[in-house]
Amino acid sequence: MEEKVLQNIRDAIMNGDRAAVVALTKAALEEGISLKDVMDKALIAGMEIVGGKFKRNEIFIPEVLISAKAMQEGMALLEPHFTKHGIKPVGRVLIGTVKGDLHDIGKNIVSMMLKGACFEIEDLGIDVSPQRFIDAAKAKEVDVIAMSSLLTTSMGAMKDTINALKESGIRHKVKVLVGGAPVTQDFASAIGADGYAKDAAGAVDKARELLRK
Ligand code: B1M
Repeated sequence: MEEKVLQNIRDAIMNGDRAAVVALTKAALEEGISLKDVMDKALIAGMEIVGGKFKRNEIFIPEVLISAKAMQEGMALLEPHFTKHGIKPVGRVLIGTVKGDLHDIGKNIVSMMLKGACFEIEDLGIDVSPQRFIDAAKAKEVDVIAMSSLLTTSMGAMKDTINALKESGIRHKVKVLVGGAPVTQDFASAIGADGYAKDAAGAVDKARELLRK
């Protein structure tokens, strides 16, 4: 039964059926299916199937966008369950998808999970230049700068941002966390990031660890 509901959500994402994704996600939560399963086995898994079809040229950008929108509406229903209100933030995180990159689904999930773990989040959005990260970090003290990249062609912007932080004299004041599908621990180490996480849950663990350093 549970698997059937999760399968229906995956199908609705593949079909780009926003109304069905919303209705089925609500139903899954009402039935008591865990948030983690709804997120990992239905919403993210559905988007992974879409990603595979996109890669094989079976579908194109407009269809991907429609599916992404449907997936994000489902994700929005989970957010209140993750976010705890009225609790003192454990740290402040500036997050953004780096310059040249418009992908934000993964970054939004990371942001949502960090909020749920009581981090205060400032989300700079997509296509964030090194200077925008620096201006925001200078405007309000932050503990962690979290950068997401989904393109091999935009990964270099993470290094540019770290170099710009050094040049602006604030590198020692912040920890830098990086992630996104093409990013690896080796790449993170090579560009001088303080931490790397493979997924959103890992980003929460790593952000907590960085605050202790
Ligand atoms: Co794009 N795209 N896309 N795309 N797209 C990929 C990434 C691609 C792998 C597809 C493919 O060809 N196989 C490929 C990149 C190839 C590469 O560089 N290696 C690609 C390409 C080429 C492109 C365009 C260039 C296509 C074109 O125009 N010809 C173009 C680039 C635009 C640009 O950015 N300048 C483009 C455009 C788009 C859309 C706009 C259509 C859309 C984005 C919509 C949006 O984000 N609002 C889109 C999508 C949706 C995808 C795929 C299908 C799905 C990405 C996604 O959302 N995954 C993707 C194929 C795929 O991944 N299979 C693809 C679901 C999401 C939950 O996972 O983002 O990996 P992910 O996030 C995970 C982890 O990576 C991690 O945690 C998240 C949750 O667990 N994580 C972090 C992410 N950020 C983190 C930060 C952290 C820690 C962990 O710490 C700070």
